[in-house]
Order: sequence, then C-alpha cells, then structure tokens
Amino acid sequence: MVHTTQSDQGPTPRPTVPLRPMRVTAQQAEERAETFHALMERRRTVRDFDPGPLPEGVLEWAVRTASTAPSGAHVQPWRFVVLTDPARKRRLREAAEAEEREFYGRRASDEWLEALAPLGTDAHKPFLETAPAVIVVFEVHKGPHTPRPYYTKESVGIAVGFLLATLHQAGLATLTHTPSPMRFLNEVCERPAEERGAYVIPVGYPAPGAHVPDLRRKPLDEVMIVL
Ligand code: IYR
Repeated sequence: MVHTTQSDQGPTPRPTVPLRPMRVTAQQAEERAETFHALMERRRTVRDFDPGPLPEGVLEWAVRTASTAPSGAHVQPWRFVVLTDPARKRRLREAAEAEEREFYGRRASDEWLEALAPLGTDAHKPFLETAPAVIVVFEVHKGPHTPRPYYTKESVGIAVGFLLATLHQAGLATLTHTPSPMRFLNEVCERPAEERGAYVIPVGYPAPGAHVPDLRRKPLDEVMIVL
C-alpha cells in the first residue's frame, strides 16, 4: 500500500512506501561492522593486473550496487561505461598517457610531484590495456534530456565508493585513476557533452606477485573526533 506524509503547511505530499529496516541485534551490529572493516582493510589500489577475464556478471552487480548510492535530489547523475575491447582500451591508454606526459612534464608543481613520489607513478599507464575491463565513470550534468543534478561530485564520489567496495569483496582489484583533464573520455567512450568523465577505473585480478606501496592508514584517534 502507498501512504502519503503531510505536515500542516509542508510541501505537496508525495507517495511513500514503508521502509524495510535492517534489523540486527546490538551484538550483530558490532560483529558485522568489524567483519566489514576486516574486508575493507585489505582493499588496496593496484597497478599490476592479470589480463585474465572477469567472472561473468560481477561488473553488472557492482554497477547496480554503485547505483544504490544516495544522490542530490535523487537525480542519480552517473554513468558507468565499461570498456573491454582491446582497441578501445588502447585508444584510452594513448589519450590518457598524452595528458599524463603533460602533467608529469609541465603541469604538476614540484610539491605535487614530491607527494606522488612514494607511489612511484609516472606517465606510463599500461594497466589501461592490461586490465580486462576499465570502467569510466561520468558525471551527468544538465542537458537536453537530463535534469540539473545537485551535489554532483559528492553523489558520484559516493557511488564510486560503493563500486570499489563491491568489486573488492568480489575478489577483484581496482585502481582509481584520474587523468586530467578528462575531456578526451567523451570521445573515447562516445558520450555526449553533458557527461563529464570523473574516474577511470581498471578492474581485474591482481597480477601474480603484484606489489603495492608500503602504506599505513591513519589510526582511528587521528581521523575520528568524538565530542
Ligand atoms: N593523474 C596522475 C597523477 C596522480 C595524481 C594523484 I593526487 C595520485 O594519487 C596519483 C596519480 C596519474 O594518474 O598518474
């Protein structure tokens, strides 16, 4: 049954449906939070991919899950373009590397390059071809057939968080790559002007023996302030 909520002078009533609350005991709540943390704690950004294929259906589930993210005015201002064709991935790599050569050679400040040094990144982006799939995430801005979004960056960022978490728990590795500027992504992905590339995310199994930077996560008492 569809209900409506109405206050005295509030806005026009809208149809509502009963919430299906997730009921867990206090003990289960902590256990589940801790278990999820143990899973997420093992997520790492990976730059060395095994070219082997992805299990069927996982990308679809991951995009469905990403698309459950909250968004400003529920506009859902995201598109996830999946590239698997080698020729297309090559075009993506070539265009991204052209921008990255500019970035590392000219645009980046010394301060920025210094901050990146521990990650060992440079203008070479072989993973854009090695990874069996690359998901290019677009923000959808106002256009002839699309409404004006609100909090676009926040909404798409949250959706990408859901995407990365889902792929990780499915055993797949990802890299959150952000070539800049990203206009070339419209052409490579055949998307209209109102869509703007925001993330390039290679997805695959990590290459056997893959290494990652020796990083530490900040301790809780540094990132959480309880008042
Ligand atoms: N987009 C460049 C540079 C880069 C920037 C940041 I901030 C990083 O955390 C990593 C890389 C690149 O992808 O190499």
